[in-house]
Amino acid sequence: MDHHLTRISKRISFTLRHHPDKIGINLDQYGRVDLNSFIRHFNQHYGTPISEPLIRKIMRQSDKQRYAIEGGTIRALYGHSIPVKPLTPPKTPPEVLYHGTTHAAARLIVDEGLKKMDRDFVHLSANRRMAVQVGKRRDPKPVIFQVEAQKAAKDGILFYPTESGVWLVDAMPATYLKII
Ligand code: HQG
Repeated sequence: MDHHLTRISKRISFTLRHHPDKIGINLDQYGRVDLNSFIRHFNQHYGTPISEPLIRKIMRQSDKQRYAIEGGTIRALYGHSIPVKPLTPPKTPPEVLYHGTTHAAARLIVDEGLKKMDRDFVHLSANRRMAVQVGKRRDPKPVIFQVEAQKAAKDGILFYPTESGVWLVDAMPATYLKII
């Protein structure tokens, strides 16, 4: 995806995950906002105008699905810091999931488990390749944790799927984690 579209995509994510107030919109409890209203406010705030076809082009060209357009609304699929409820109910996860992180964080995670830090949920990856990509944002040689997801689910931890290969959980105790 070219630099221009990447910049717009980051602004859309920033708005829908963290700061809808910055462009003067409110999200509903699931993080949704009317698509036309979103586009209107976004364009009033930022110089570069966007449109529904442009958003759909970004969605087609992205390495990851970051937002969804449904029934005339748009929402971020994951990554929120403002409180939102998952739109999809919890589901039994695959046998294992993954989490990529820095060496510094990993030293704490082996004792404390995964915490949501500044976001609403802990983010887990469906496969190792995705976890490596996530971890590489902050560490050139990230540490990869394998998560015993089904065991955790049997013990009562709720796993929320997204359409992005990202699974959301409230927290993940260290007992279900191992470095691979
Ligand atoms: C770490 C991006 C210390 C955790 C990505 C991570 C993802 C702890 C950092 C999505 C900890 C939080 C989310 C503990 C967890 N002590 N550090 N107990 N527990 N951490 O950005 O999972 O490209 O909030 O390991 O690709 O890195 O923007 O979470 O390093 O899918 O669409 O605290 O955001 O997606 O960092 O990334 P983040 P994340 P986009």
